[in-house]
Amino acid sequence: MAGEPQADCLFCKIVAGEVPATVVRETETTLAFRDINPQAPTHVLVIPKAHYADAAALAAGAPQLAADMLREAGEVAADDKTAESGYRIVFNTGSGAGQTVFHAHAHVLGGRGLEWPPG
Ligand code: DGP
Repeated sequence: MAGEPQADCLFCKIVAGEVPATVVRETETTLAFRDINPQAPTHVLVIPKAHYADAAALAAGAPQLAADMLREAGEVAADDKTAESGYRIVFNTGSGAGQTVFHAHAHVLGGRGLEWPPG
């Protein structure tokens, strides 16, 4: 069922505390933790605690939760002092776009120059 924890989901396991992560922010509905393979000085993943496979499923099923994630992404950037220099929020959606973990997550990237278009 949409939103329910999935036994085989890595990020559900991080939410449950079964897999360790460097958590930087937590709310009732969201968790933010540092990416295990950082691509920038700031590289934090913001996830909903509830399980949705990707950003589109999240936006369709729980739009307020999607809004909570975006607010938290901005707070992460402010905490890491990247808000003034600029940062990027990325939702890889689908394996063709590089999504490897099918629990919705926003990458917050900052602390270095970011090229456009992305690769
Ligand atoms: P994506 O490719 O958009 O699905 O991003 C998944 C990200 O998750 C990727 O940047 C690496 C990160 N990641 C994978 N496994 C772990 C883990 O066990 N812990 C943490 N903190 N990040 C992980």
